[in-house]
Amino acid sequence: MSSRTALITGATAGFGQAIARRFAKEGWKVVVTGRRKDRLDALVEELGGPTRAHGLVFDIRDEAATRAALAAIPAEFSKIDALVNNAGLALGTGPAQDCDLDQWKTMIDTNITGLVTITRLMLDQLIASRGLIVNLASVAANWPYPGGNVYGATKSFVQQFSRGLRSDLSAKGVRVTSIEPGMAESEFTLVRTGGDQAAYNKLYGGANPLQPEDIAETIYWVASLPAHVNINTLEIMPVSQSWAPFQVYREAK
Ligand code: NDP
Ligand code: 8X3
Repeated sequence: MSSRTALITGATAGFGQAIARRFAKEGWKVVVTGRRKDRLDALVEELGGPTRAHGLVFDIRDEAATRAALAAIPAEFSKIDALVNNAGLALGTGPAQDCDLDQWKTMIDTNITGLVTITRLMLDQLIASRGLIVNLASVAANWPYPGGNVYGATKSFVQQFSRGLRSDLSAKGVRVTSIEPGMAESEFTLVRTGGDQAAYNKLYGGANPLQPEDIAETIYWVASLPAHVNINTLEIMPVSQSWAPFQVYREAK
């Protein structure tokens, strides 16, 4: 059994919940975060109660709340060996010219500002533990698609920030990985579409998409490699998903 501890953001659903379960199964203690307290409480209970898991309820966009939550981590969870920056979201699927500016700002505040804030606040202790940082980027960091606009750009930031962290932290023994999944079935699509179950069914239907457990397995593998091995970037898709030709707009003759 491991005596290590992972802090996983966005563990009330999807990837984060599955990652917490996977690490806990191997004996890691977990600190799990999100805004939905009821879900965190249920997860803490499921994972063995307050000696094995600890929930932190805060909005990752709120620096003061993030600082206060981290400061309140009980001593027995306070040596963090792995930070999994998973909390994030997409909002909207329309073209840039139709998008809601507030939704763009929410994605930037969550996926970029929230992620860099918690990372910076935890860097000293991750250096002290010669720890691991896993950042959830996306295939959208690498491949633009119609309607991906700001979401994809936030994930390109996450990817490049991960590489920059690698450069700065390699002498400290801290590993940094950018995980870049393609289509994966989770509440992500309900959040993105404002709760459109038909859109969810259409996207995932018949596609045999990735499941949160596939991402959790991959991240656990990254974490369990020897300390001298760093996976820099890892792009993962379901077999059913691949590339399409460039779109070409042609003027009507
Ligand atoms: P889910 O919607 O299932 O889960 C998102 C998690 O992020 C929830 O736990 C949610 O918690 C948390 N979160 C969102 N906003 C905030 C906030 N302001 N403060 C605190 N926590 C927040 O999505 P996934 O599990 O699918 O996605 C996880 C990550 O993986 C995201 O970064 C996403 O961009 C990325 N990703 C997803 C893919 C997919 O196809 N599903 C593919 C590639 C990458 P709560 O609402 O309780 O606060
Ligand atoms: C989620 C995958 O293709 O919807 O990051 O952008 S995608």
